[in-house]
Amino acid sequence: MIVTKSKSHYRWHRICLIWCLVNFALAQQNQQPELELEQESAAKIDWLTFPWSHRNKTNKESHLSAGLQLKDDYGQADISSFSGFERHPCRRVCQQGQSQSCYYQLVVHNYRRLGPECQRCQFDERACADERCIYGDGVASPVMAVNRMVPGPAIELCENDTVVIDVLNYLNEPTTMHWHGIHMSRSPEMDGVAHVTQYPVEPGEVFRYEFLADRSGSLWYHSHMGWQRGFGVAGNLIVRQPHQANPHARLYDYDLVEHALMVQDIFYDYDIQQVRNILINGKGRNHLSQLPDQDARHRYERLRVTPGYRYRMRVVLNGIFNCPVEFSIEQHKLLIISTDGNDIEPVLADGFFLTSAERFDFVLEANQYAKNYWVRVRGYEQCADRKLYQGAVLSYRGAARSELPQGDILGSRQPRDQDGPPLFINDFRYKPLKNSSLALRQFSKDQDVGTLSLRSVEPVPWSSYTKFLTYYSSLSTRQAPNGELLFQIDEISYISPGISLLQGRHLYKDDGYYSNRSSLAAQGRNCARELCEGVHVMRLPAYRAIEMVVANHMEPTHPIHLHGYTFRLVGQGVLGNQNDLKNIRELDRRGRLPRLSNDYAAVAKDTVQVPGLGYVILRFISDNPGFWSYHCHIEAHTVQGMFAVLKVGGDNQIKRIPARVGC
Ligand SMILES: [Cu+2]
Repeated sequence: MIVTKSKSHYRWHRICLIWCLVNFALAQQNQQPELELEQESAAKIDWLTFPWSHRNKTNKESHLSAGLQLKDDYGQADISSFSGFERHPCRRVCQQGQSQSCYYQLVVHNYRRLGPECQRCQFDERACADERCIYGDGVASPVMAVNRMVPGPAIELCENDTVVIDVLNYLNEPTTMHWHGIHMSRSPEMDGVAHVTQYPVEPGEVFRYEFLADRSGSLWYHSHMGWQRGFGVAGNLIVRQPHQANPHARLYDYDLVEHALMVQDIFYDYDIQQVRNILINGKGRNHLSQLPDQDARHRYERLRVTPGYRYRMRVVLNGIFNCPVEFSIEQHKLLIISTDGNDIEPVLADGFFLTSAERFDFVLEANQYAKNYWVRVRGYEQCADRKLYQGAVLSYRGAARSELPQGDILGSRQPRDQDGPPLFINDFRYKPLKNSSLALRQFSKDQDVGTLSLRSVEPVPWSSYTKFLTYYSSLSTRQAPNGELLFQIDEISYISPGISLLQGRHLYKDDGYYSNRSSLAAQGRNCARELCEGVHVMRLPAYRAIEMVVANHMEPTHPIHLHGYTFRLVGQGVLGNQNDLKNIRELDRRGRLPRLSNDYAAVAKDTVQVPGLGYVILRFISDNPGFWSYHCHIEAHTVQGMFAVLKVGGDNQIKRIPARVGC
């Protein structure tokens, strides 16, 4: 199963790369005028003019049969045309029964913020797009871009579209791409985690991701290798529904890709020890400059709206450090309608918190005086230590297009109608109640703004009689003998295996290869006292009702992400001291960790905050056999071991993945 790279292997890749580039070049020649999403019917699009999208294409053979004339005399010049997907035919009004096949190319490459492309852009903001300049916050620094963009181009799909995405690795290191939120229920080998579901894509090679857009919502894609996500390899992945299937369709008038915001905390150069700024869609004020927020030399993202209309907006935090953020818009309430791509009963709030990888969608009603307002992002934890915050501009039609709002970005937090204390959703700052070591957050809407209080529009997919298999898991740190601080799940720091777990699973016996609580205990190891490292794989039965109690032995909040599933959050609270956490199984046995009742439509998420010195309780049906990563989404913690894999199902239940030939 382990592929050795012969000459023919490289030849195959060269042929594939040539084919991919020809395909893209032809597609560029056939670009069509930009679609008016609200007005243009998808049926009007002439599909034959788009060689990169074919209604019936689901495999390479049908893709190749699209009448392309291959040639072998093009070169680097074609790469210069890689760009966004504003004119992509799959960007359309979603219609019932009209799913399509959609082809994209993502070129991942080294690039530079404020690089040599930025000669005119430095002095004239309008020139930036033409020059393919990444201006960022105006501080020169190496980045890793996708199609010369940071963040990478947004991909817009409709639910049930078949997606083919060629990822071309032009970095000088291996890469993979993860499609965060897609369940990959038919294609576990497309989840994009190196040495778990695939082998890394080597420099100069192409990997073809093919999957079904098996759910709707605000999703995103990002590299799942090393620090590449922190260098910029990430973008929005928006999957929409037909109007009839969308429970919130009546709440807004527009759902525009330019209102999808990716917030990211960044470092400068290769100094991954220090968070240096927060950017919104790759732009923002320069904190080093000491210039006031309103100085015209800062470059802010602008969200344009027309008075009287309601806009769906989407926000994701591509978080690298322990840097939760608070999001709000000056003088506006936000009607929050979705989290992690899962619709919730709308909550009118003043803002929300995000930890890494979480998403919130909200409806903004443009009902204020037509001028410019600050979109405000305030950093906490490590970002607060550096007083980091960022702004974007909500710009009403009729307001001066190039002017900035009055006042500082963070100004007053007071809501415009002064009708009580501001309400912020998903607050990570859990505190135990006084006089109780077992203080738990209440989830009545009046008092609580935590995640648990949110309510899904869908009832839970199990009955009140369901018996759950409960697993206990812990998050902690340990000092390595060399002084390095390692992060752990179940007191084990993850070490990447020498094979890919999904592809190579028949090569070894699980018990000998996997490290987990029981296998290490069987070896006589005491991970509470000694450092345990290994290929941490927990085995779960397939097609069972699973419950995971995740206890956080640390003070910072950890955003835990589970691949392959959307789970329901049925419990969340703070215990407040280590001893309780050590005995969490016993506390649970004594009924001290309450769950929401089964008639409560618990919020569905794929990433959730585990409060500092607290816990969460997640539930899901394990109906997706495969190897699914389970990890903290703070990059520094993931890289240093807070990562594990759930092997769901037996080998005979997990899809067989034959070795692939070519790209
Ligand atoms: Cu963490």
